[in-house]
Amino acid sequence: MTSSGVESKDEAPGQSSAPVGGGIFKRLRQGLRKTHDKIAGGLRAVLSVGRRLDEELLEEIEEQLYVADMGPATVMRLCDALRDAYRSSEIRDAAQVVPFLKEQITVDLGHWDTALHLPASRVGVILVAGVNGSGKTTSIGKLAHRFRGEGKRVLLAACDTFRAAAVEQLSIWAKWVGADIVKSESADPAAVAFDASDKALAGDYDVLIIDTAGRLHTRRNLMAELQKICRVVGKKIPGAPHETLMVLDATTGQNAISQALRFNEAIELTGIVLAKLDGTAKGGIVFGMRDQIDIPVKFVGVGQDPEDLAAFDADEFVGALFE
Ligand SMILES: Nc1nc2c(ncn2[C@@H]2O[C@H](COP(=O)(O)OP(=O)(O)O)[C@@H](O)[C@H]2O)c(=O)[nH]1
Ligand SMILES: [Mg+2]
Repeated sequence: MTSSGVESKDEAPGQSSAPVGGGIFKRLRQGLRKTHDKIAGGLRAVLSVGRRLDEELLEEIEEQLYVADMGPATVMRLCDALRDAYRSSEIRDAAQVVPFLKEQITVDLGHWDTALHLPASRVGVILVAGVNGSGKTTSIGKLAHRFRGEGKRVLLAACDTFRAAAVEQLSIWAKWVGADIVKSESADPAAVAFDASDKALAGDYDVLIIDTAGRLHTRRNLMAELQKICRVVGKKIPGAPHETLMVLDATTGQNAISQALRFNEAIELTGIVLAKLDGTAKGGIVFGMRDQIDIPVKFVGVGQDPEDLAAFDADEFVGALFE
């Protein structure tokens, strides 16, 4: 993006005290440090140099994987594969275990289609949903920043009209990253989505990102509202929303997975943004997601600055966790 789109850092919504330079891979590694220490550190503790692989060690490895938030199905599958490899003498000593696990996990996650599928010729619409406080507005700001960096024109729709502060927060992000915003006093989210679709088409925007509420009076109301927003934008823009991303707070661990299942029943999710990975050692839930919901994680959030969003890449992610 052009530096002219960036507001003074003092007014920025992100408040990270220790900015991390050096590109997204470094940020990713830094953000995943807690999870890395738990998974790689735990394994290192049992895989001491020269130790032979035997049933006893296999059990210790299994225990380490269980505490890494991967979910029981993933752990079982990994350990079965490890046991088979041990019994067929494919691997013999402790030093081969981590490379073996890395390979298994990378292949597994590599099946995900993590690309954003937006139409090339007209405005691409991304609906962003998730429970309150999961990181929706922040992730939208970072996504907008990313698109701006690709030279795209970005419009944001402030459809979380349930909380006044939410509209203000999105406005600050819009200003910060150089995006435009549609907001309204009318307090009807679908009406805001309608206006935003009009403006996106008339104003020749490349991407429209829709922020939504995470909590209403009831969950039913919330789901009905999200469905209405989808219908409204779909009538204006063919195929919209083209991406329906759910933002999950990684610090909530397995709970995030049940949230995704509930949202997916109401609005078909095309991808997940796993936010706040930097604040948790529970990053292992990515592996559980592959087994339990199998909706691709498309982005991970590793901080509160515009740059702190990494496109999910299985090799990079697994590399950052195990190296
Ligand atoms: N450390 C960290 N904080 C985050 C991340 N994403 C969001 N947050 C913080 O989480 C809080 C809630 O985020 P917000 O975007 O307002 O959530 P929303 O209610 O879903 O829109 C804010 O204080 C954000 O700065 C992240 O990737 N890392
Ligand atoms: Mg919000």
